[in-house]
Amino acid sequence: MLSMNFSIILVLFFVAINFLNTQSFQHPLDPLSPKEINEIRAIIENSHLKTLTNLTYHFVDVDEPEKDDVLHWLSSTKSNRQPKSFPRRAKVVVIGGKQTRELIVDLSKRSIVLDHVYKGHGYPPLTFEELLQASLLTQKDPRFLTSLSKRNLKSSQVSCLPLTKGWFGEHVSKRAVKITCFYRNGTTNIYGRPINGITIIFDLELLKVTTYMDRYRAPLPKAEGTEFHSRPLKPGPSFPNTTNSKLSIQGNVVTWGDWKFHVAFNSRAGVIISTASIFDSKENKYRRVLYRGHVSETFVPYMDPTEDWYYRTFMDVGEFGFGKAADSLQPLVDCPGNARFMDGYLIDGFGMPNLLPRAICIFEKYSGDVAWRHTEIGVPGRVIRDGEPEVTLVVRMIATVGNYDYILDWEFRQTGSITVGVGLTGVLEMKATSYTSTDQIKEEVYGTMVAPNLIAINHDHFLTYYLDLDIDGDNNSFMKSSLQSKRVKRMTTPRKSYWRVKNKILKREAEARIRLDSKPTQLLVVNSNKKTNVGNLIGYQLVTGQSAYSLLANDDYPQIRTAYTKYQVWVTPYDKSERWAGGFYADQSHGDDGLTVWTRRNRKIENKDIVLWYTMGFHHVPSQEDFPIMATLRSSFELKPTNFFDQNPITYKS
Ligand SMILES: *[C@@H]1O[C@H](CO)[C@@H](O)[C@H](O)[C@H]1NC(C)=O
Ligand SMILES: *[C@@H]1O[C@H](CO)[C@@H](O)[C@H](O)[C@H]1NC(C)=O
Ligand SMILES: *[C@@H]1O[C@H](CO)[C@@H](O)[C@H](O)[C@H]1NC(C)=O
Ligand SMILES: *[C@@H]1O[C@H](CO)[C@@H](O)[C@H](O)[C@H]1NC(C)=O
Ligand SMILES: [Cu+2]
Repeated sequence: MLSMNFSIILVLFFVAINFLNTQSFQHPLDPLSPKEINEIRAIIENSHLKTLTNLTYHFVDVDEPEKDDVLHWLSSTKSNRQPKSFPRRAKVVVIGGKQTRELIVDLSKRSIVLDHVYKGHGYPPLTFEELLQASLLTQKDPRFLTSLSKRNLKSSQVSCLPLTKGWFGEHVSKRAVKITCFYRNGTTNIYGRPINGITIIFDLELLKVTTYMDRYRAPLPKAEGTEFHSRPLKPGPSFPNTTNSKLSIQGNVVTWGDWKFHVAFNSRAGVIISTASIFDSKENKYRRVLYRGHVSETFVPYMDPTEDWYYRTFMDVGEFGFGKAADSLQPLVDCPGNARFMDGYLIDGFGMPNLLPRAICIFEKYSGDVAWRHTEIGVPGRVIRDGEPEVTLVVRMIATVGNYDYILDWEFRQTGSITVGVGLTGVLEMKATSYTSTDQIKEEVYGTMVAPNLIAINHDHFLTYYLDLDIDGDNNSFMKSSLQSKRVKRMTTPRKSYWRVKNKILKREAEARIRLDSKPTQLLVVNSNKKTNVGNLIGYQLVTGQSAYSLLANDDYPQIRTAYTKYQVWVTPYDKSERWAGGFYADQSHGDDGLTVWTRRNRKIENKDIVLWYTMGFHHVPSQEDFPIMATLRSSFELKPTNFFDQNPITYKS
């Protein structure tokens, strides 16, 4: 009797353990947990790599699982069975013994299953620790201290910022950054007081300044009026608020109304939306829309070709990381009162997990807009007036990359649309000048005078999104619908013209590389094997917002590295290794990896699992309102169901 009880307890005990194991993550695409991050570090430190000196961690993430496996896992968990465990693997990039190594760490086998030394061009993302070292050690360099005393500046009032140096045709390069310094003199808006004329290169392998040139002295701009303070009456308390009545968050899986999707936080891309499906109450099932969506790369070239500025051609996502730059969100400023927050974990240069509280916020939003409405007076004896307010669900993250703040939104609508929004704010990059008025300037200054002695430099922001749409399944095609003016011929009515739609399914990568122009065109991802109840192709449309392409010359080095920015739209067949538009090793890259290179094969994209790449662009001509702090500049694009539903899905429920 006693022994039987004991064995029952044992069985229960094992069930509990198993349950805990499978429950330690809910979804194959969940970010690495702190426990997993610690395990990864322990596995590496106990491996053959332990002899390497000064091992630093530059990239640690879930190794992209096979899509089929993820989809199988999802469908098997739907049938109310206990979630099956999913093999967890991590992709890790370390530098040790002067070599960059790509590792695949298998967490269940507790071993390194792949170790490959990377010998190509470009370097992995920089770590926060090495950037801090570069800044602090430069400020102690005797040559720098001499430059400061020549300018009568106190070293205690100096801030130095390491910037990536780009690639300008060098055959031999080293991991290094360029350092630019500012004289705070008691102010907080450091970018408003740049110390011009000094070139400093800091070598990240030797950990010292290897090039130092004090070329000229320019006056420091005045410090008045550069501070930024929020006004005492914060907008927080009067935020329009909804009750999140349709929102449920379990682990990283979000359900809101008919939408269901997974939200992850990643050091490189920041927020990642995966396996987004929408429930179709007519078909009584979830239908797939977006397998994965995130920012893939950014390109921010400054338009000043002089010595102090020419190299400022940043690829923030690949060189550093939007996730690494993510800021803890401020309740009632960054997100409204009803927001729910999700924490994130960042992995530092030592491979340690660091908690980032409130990395992502999720909230229902009512901004006073109308989802649909109508008044009908055509029915005799009645006035029928009806409508619904537009309530949406926003997933938000904010990356503060040095001077700039990027607000990244994914906004889900009840109608099936997803609006992807970007807001730019923060402080401009500026240079000091002796001029105090635009009227005095007779030379090219490459920007706008925003305050006396301060010129904000012209620049672009290109954000390229990875959009793996799976419209009702894997087999999709990319369709271009052109609107064409037609002359009326052989008709008895007096009309002379009209427009018609010409649809074209694009067959290969080269055709699907599109530079948007003023010609009216609709771009759609369609399911080539499914039609609506009345026979239209099932699809989602990319509704492009304000968009821009790079104006740099094709043979300019920064443009060679980011050649994809010449076109806003690209389509590729899905390949899980192709995620970073500017190449994985973006720091000092030569442009030999990324979208432009992959698509040279001109692969077939018809009736295949395809990925859409869209670049949102801003040509930023600074204005005085951008100083001392920029009023948020916004842009967005929309993924809009187009003959995806048999009718407006909001009306299904009535
Ligand atoms: C490795 O780290 C040690 C201790 O931090 C340091 O003294 C040494 O210079 C480093 N070596 C290299 C090659 O960076
Ligand atoms: C620093 O601030 C002080 C006090 O406001 C001012 O007198 C001085 O000129 C400033 N120095 C520079 C270099 O701007
Ligand atoms: C907004 O909602 C949150 C959570 O439901 C609540 O704490 C807060 O007081 C609300 N704010 C307003 C202005 O209604
Ligand atoms: C998807 O396309 C492949 C060929 O590209 C074909 O073999 C497969 O049957 C298609 N699947 C569906 C569901 O149409
Ligand atoms: Cu800008």
